[in-house]
Formats: sequence, C-alpha cells, structure tokens
Amino acid sequence: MLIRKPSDIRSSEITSETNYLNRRDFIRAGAIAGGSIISSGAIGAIVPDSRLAPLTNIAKSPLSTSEMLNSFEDISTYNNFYEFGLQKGDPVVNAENFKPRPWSIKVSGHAEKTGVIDFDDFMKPFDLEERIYRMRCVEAWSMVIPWVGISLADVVKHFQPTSKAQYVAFETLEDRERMPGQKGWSLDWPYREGLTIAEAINPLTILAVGLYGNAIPNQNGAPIRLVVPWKYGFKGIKSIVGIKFMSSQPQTSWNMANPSEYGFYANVNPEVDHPRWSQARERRIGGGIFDKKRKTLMFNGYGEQVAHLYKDLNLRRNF
Ligand SMILES: Nc1nc2c(c(=O)[nH]1)N[C@H]1C(S)=C(S)[C@@H](COP(=O)(O)O)O[C@H]1N2
Ligand SMILES: [Mo]
Repeated sequence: MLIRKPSDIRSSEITSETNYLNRRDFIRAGAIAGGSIISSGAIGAIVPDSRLAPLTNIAKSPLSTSEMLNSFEDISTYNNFYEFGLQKGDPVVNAENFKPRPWSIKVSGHAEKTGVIDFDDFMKPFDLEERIYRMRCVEAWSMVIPWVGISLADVVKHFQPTSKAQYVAFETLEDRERMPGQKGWSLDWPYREGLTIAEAINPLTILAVGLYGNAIPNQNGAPIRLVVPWKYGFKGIKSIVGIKFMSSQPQTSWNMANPSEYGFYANVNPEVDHPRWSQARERRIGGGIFDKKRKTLMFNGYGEQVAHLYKDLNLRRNF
C-alpha cells in the first residue's frame, strides 16, 4: 500500500461538504426507491480493508441532527487518542501507518454467544446507518459528525446477554508496536470504557465504522469504535478488541487515571462544573475566532431520549 503523508490525504481524499450532501441525497433516493429508508435487515455490513474505502448500503437514520457538519479535516485532525500521542494534532500523524487489519473482537462474560470473532464476520449480522451526531468533549468543545455505524442494541441482542449482564465493558487494542503512545507514561493500558446495559441498548448508541460515508480514519478509531452522543467524548472508546458483559460496574480509563475529574457516568450536565473549568458553555470546533461560545445543553441536547436512564441518580455525585 502507498504510504501517504497527511497533507496528501487532505488534498485528494476529503469530500467537500457539497459533494457529500449530494451523495447523501443520492443514497436517500436509492433507499426510497428500494422501499425503505430505515434499514430493513439482512444486507450485512461490509467494511472493505483499505484506507477510507467507500461504504455502501448505508441507511439514513431519523435520529440525525440537521446542524451544520464539521469538515472532514476538523474531525480527522483534532483528536484525542492517547495511544498515538497526547496532543490533538498527534493522532493524525502517528496513526498514519496503523493497520486496522487483521482485526478480531473477543466477546465474553455473561452472554449465550461468546468467542473471538473476525471483524468482517462480526459486522455481517448488522446494517450500516448514517447517524449525524452532535458530539461534546469534557474539555468544552463540540463538533457535529456524520458517523456511519451499527446499532449497539442490535449487537447486544445478537450475543444474547443473560440476566446477570448489567454492564458492557469495552477494551482497546494493547500493542506497543502498533500503538507507540503505549510505550510512554500516560494511561494504564489498554484503554477501557463501560456502559450500563440500558445505556448500551439505547437507540442512540452505535459502534461506528465510518465517517463521511467512508471507512473510519485510523485516528478516529479504526476499524470500530463506540459513539454515545449524550455523553462526553471520552466514553467513545476507539479501536475496540474486547466487549464483555459484566454483572458489576467496569473500570474506565479516565476514572482510573483521575477519579475526581472523570466519573463513570460522564453525563453532560452544564450545571456540574469540571473541577478545573466551567461546563456551562462550549466552543464549536471550526467556528472561527468570531464564533461565540454556545450554551451547553443538558445531555448534549439528547435529554428527551436519555434523561429517563438517570432519573434515580444524583448527577452531582454520579458525574
Ligand atoms: N482508545 C482510546 N479511545 C479514546 C481516547 C483515547 O485516548 N484512547 N480518547 C477519548 C476522548 S477523550 C475523546 S474526546 C474521543 C475523541 O474522538 P475523536 O478523535 O474521534 O473526536 O475519543 C475517546 N476515545
Ligand atoms: Mo475528550
């Protein structure tokens, strides 16, 4: 495969927003002609093994926001992925040669179906959907991202968790050669995250494999990562190799590293400040210097769909 510098990728492979929107209309028209807008099942999600490969058979999700999208450049060059460096600009450079194949996912814990599954086989029972989500980071910036992914509820159902399964834990690949940031001191590897079962099967939760209609870039978590749009970005664990159904609350990387600043729940509650800064306002990446900070919405604006999950929780204590 050709080794390309990030600057080359930028000029040749970034879909302009207008082209992209035309293409989406085209996809939607195709879906309507085919008799359904929402996925009908049984097509099977295919993610070709080549960088930024175009994805096909993507259904449009009615759960998408119509807010203005961030550019591919914003989304793929301003990243948090400590396995590839600590600065926002590091992952795009340091993940350049990462190969997200061969890839397998180990499903374990309290479920009827478990085992180590090759990524292509893992994807087959599910359908690709585009979900345009408002995303927010605990550092008080936000983006709007056109993810392509599969419903985590479908994945959970497929593996048939038993009644003991109250949580789902996720793990990133641990490989110091392929992920050079794991050689230095930063987090305790592998990166870990977790959700309650109710959060995992909420219709908004997806495992993303694509961005702007193409396979997801390495720096955004190739080949497969979690996306939970009502939570802080750090819940969105990248490059997943482990999914475990658990009876107790799993450990999570940022909570382990700094428990007073990062809780398990990671709820976007504008009234609860981060210990070192306010959470009341956020900066939309790409807005330019004249863009005013916007007011942060409870649950990142997804309260109607998710507030019921937390009705018995004190969100100041369970932050
Ligand atoms: N494996 C892994 N996943 C990770 C991280 C990380 O350092 N390692 N950072 C998290 C944080 S803090 C954020 S904000 C999001 C950023 O995702 P993005 O770069 O696709 O916007 O990834 C999350 N997932
Ligand atoms: Mo983050």
